Amino acid sequence: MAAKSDFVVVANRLPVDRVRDEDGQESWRRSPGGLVTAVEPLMRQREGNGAWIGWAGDASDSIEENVEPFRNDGLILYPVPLTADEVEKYYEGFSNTSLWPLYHDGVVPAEYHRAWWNAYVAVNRRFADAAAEVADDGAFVWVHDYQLQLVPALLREKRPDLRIGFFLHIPFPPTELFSQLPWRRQIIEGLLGADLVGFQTPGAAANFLRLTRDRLGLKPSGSTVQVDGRSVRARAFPISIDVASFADLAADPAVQARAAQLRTDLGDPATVLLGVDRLDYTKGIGIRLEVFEELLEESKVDPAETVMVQVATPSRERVEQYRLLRENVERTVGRINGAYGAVGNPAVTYIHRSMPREELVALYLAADIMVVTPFRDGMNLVAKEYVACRLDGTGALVLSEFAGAARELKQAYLVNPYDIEGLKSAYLEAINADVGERRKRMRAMQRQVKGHDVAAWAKSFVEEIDQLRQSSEML
Ligand code: GDG
Repeated sequence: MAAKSDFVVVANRLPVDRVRDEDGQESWRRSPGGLVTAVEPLMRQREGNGAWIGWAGDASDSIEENVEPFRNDGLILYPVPLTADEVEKYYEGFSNTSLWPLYHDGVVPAEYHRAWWNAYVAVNRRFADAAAEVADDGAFVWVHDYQLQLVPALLREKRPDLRIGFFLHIPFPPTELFSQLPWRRQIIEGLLGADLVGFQTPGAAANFLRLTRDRLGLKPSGSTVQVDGRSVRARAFPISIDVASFADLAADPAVQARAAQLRTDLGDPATVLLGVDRLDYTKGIGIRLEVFEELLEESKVDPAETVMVQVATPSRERVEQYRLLRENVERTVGRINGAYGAVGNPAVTYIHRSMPREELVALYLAADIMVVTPFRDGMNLVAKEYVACRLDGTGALVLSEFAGAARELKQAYLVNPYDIEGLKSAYLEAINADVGERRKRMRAMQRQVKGHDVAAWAKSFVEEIDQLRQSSEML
């Protein structure tokens, strides 16, 4: 498949999973994510070939064991192979044990190892080589997230003709914290290979621009910085969700019936609290449960009337900190249920499995209060999904100030997840609010989410890069 593409997405993961049936036959199954839904229509509009470069999620014995590019639903997919050693050092190591905690305010201590860094460089080079190979003359290449921060510069070196965009899905830390990183300079230089660097919040973009001054002696002005005679722009593009597809599911009678059934199964309580997260230490799952436990202890809520459901999707299970987190969360759930649950009616229903999207939406519909309490989060799509699903305007959202989403969902019950008393008050305020108050807040949040869906997000990023190109051609 030699066709070149004029729109190339480069992300750690392909939007498909390799599945093996009973006869050992391999095939690919779409893993529906917001990103692919947002980007696909744009790729189609361009009438060129849209390509996606990413890892298929399994380790190869050697990187020579190359899977050929293939077509899937109108996209050309280019699998990038990773060896088991690279998965350990580049993915679990540098990406998820160095960068992830560092970029989330050091919620757990970040670890740095030179061997991990070397693997990160090697894998970033492999992704950049693949993009250089696939991209047509003057194509647009959109690189995603913290695993691939060196790709923009590596790619520009090989292909100066390309327009390169980069979007960081997670926070970008304050400069003092970022400066811990032994390879801080290389990361900033890597990102500066792009024409446009997108962040979730203006604060993150400001942190990055300040670092270009402090660490590289550049002179950022407004949202742009000149480097090697080029302009690089850095600004916020807050990501969103496919609002219509969530609203459609929420309007589906089968999903609504399932929501009613879930409430019956929970024992028809007056109030259902819900948390939905990847099981990650940034998400504040433990604190959220402990706050519920204290409210039960102090008899501020009655376990016969108020229950909690926590969905914690398995994530990064080979990383030590994630194993410890799982133990802690499961111990807390057990303790709460031991003290306050009744036969057939636990105080906390805990689900450590991934579920179909229909079931997730049914849970959103069944929940009176959605509790989203990360210590730090780039955006948090769950908060937006809950809002998009509450078609009748009921329900309340308790939301951490430290999620990017708090900048847009200002009518949520905003909380500091480090402040236990503040959390308790917010839970109670949300639980006890009258219907009119909740509806007013929910309607305001719905207007915000409907007006800014993920298609608009992708479009604004791509249009901005088009404009940057036009203005530089006019110079
Ligand atoms: C990163 C950033 C940023 C969860 N469990 C199930 C399930 N999910 C879906 C949710 C939601 C997504 O996973 C999680 O997205 P979040 O935004 O909440 O969090 P991260 O995974 O940490 O995402 C984050 C995001 O990138 C986008 O830029 O917002 O800040 O950390 O869509 O619905 N989906 C299904 N079953 C589950 O069990 N089907």
